Formats: sequence, C-alpha cells, structure tokens
Amino acid sequence: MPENLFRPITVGDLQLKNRVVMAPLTRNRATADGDAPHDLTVEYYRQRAGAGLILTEASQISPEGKGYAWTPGIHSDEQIAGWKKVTEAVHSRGGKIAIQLWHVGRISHTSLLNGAQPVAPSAIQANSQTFDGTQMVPVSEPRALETDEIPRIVEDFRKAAANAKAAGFDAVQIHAANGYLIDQFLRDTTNKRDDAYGGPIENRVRLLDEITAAVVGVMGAGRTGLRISPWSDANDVGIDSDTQAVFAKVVDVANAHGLAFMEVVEGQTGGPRDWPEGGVEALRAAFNGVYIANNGYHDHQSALEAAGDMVSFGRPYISNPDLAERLAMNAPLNPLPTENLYGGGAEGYTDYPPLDRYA
Ligand code: 8OZ
Repeated sequence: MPENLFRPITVGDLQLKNRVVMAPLTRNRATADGDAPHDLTVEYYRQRAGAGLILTEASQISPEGKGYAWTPGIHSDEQIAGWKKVTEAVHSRGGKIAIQLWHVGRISHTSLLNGAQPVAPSAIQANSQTFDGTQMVPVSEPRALETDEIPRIVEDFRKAAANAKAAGFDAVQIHAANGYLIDQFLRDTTNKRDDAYGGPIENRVRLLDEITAAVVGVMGAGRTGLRISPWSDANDVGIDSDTQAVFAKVVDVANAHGLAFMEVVEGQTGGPRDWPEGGVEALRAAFNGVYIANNGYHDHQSALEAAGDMVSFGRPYISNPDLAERLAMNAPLNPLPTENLYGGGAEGYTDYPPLDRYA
C-alpha cells in the first residue's frame, strides 16, 4: 500500500470511504436456539462502521454447514431479520458490509448437526477440534459427499446469497479459506475423490466455480468476493503438493466470474505473514479485482507495507471499534484482547470504548 489507507476506493459496484477492512471474526454470540444475530450484534457492527468495508463473521449457509456452537446462520427468516437490523445500523453510519458465506465441511461435530455426520470431499477425519457449546471436542469423522449431493450444496450457497440480499448486505464473501468445505475440495491432501470434483486441479476447483456462479447470479460479480489462505494448514487441511498451481487456478476462476475482491490470508492463519518467494506478488498480479491483504497487520505502518489495495484487520478491530478513525489520527490502539474472544455477552464485545476525542 504505497500511500495511505484513507483514500476512497471503488470495489466492484461499491464506493468505499477508505481502505480499512474489518476482517471476518468468529465471536460465537448468536442466539443459542436459532443461530441468529440480535441487538448486541447490531451494536457491535454499528460501532465498527468506520471501516470502509466490514466483512462479517463466517455465517453458515445451511444447518449442515455449521461447525461450532453459537455461530450465526443466513438460512432462516429469523436470521435474515436479525442481519437486516445489522445492515441498517451500519448503513446509518455510512458504512458498507458484506456477509461471509460459510460451509465448514468436515470441521464439525454430530452434536451440532442433530446427530448427522459432517460432510466432506472424502471421509478423512481432521485432527482438529471444535466447540460444542460446553467444551472443545475432536471433530467427528465425516462422510464423503455423493456426487449427486453437490448441486444441493451449490443451491444452499445460492439461497444464502439471496437471503443476504434480502437482509440488505452490500456484498458477500465466499469463504474458501482455513480448511473449511471449499478449501477441503481444493487440496489434494483432503480431496481424494475420483469423480468430476476430484483428481486434477481443474476438477478440485469445480465446486468453487459452481458456487461462485450461483452466488454471482444472485448478487452480481461487483458485489461478490472471495477469501483464501493458500499457505495455511488451518484445521489440519494440509498443504497441497502444488499450492501455487491450485491457487493460480482459483484466481482464474475468480477472474472468469469477474469477482470484485479477494482477501488473502498471507501466511498461517492467525500466525505470521509468511509465503514462498513471490507467492503473494503472483496472486496479486494475476487477480483483476481489488486485493485485500490480511494477517497480522496491526497498525498504520504495517498496513502501509502491505502489497494490497486494501488491508483487513482482525484482532485490532475487536478491541478498537473505531480502528479506522484511530489509524487516521495515528492515535494509540487498545491492546489486543486474549479473553472473551468466543462466546459470552457484551463483555469484550461491545464494551470497548471509542477514543475520547476531548480527553
Ligand atoms: C475461529 C474460530 C472458529 C472459526 C475461520 C471461521 O478460521 C473461522 C473460525 C475462526 O475462518
């Protein structure tokens, strides 16, 4: 980022007031009975509307796509109504907001799925854990999706996009990162299929391609983006035998559909920025839309060093609701939180005060 973060930018159909993005952050505070956003969710996002673009926490597209207790969905009327209040609050402060569309694939537990097994490209259990509402538990053994079930998953993404539109979102982001369903299909570590969705890279990107077509059909390409994490093995997804080739193909798919933005986790999820020589540069050069750099950017200076058009901030946005405003003023930031990240109420969620400009 050569100049500064506080120039407006056009992203697809959206005019954004600055280049600060609130990264998607799972907070596990949806309603326990309906996985719905509620008044505290509205307040949380309203407080953060100084960002040029908010990417919401990952939100399951269907009951089957859920992998953790209390994550919100975008598949029921109650959820749509809850999100509508969120988008109205953000818009009332001149902000823009995209919802992240999520299917966890094998990263789930039967207790979160009414007893059903999680679904995956192949029946390989991850060495990973999830939170079941009481404790951390190993994820369950998944079953491999039948070929004829895949249209249903694509249709669930399409419906979720339609619900997002009805809820007033400006855009959607397809979650293809961090070892969840789409990422599980992309990599030869987790995808051992021998049908049209497995084997060569062209086949492993097919699910992403079909989902993207369905979502773009609803939202338009100018309101659709992607999240990827090529160099991360989060959730035990493993590292593909040819990461560069897989993600070059992913960018081809994104370009073929004319996607407005692509957010890249530049290293190990939640860890240091770290990629093989030229990796980030190649992705950025190949992608025709707006490149959003992510991972460990924590202040204005680090953001200026990013190779992106925009920079997304995760943890700093938890403890600094007015992060964009603070960065613009070079004001001090609250320290990164370690408690109350997942689950609970207002504490550590909506009780971080904005800077007192008159102090
Ligand atoms: C932290 C805890 C649970 C889920 C991701 C959606 O990594 C998540 C997530 C993060 O993308």
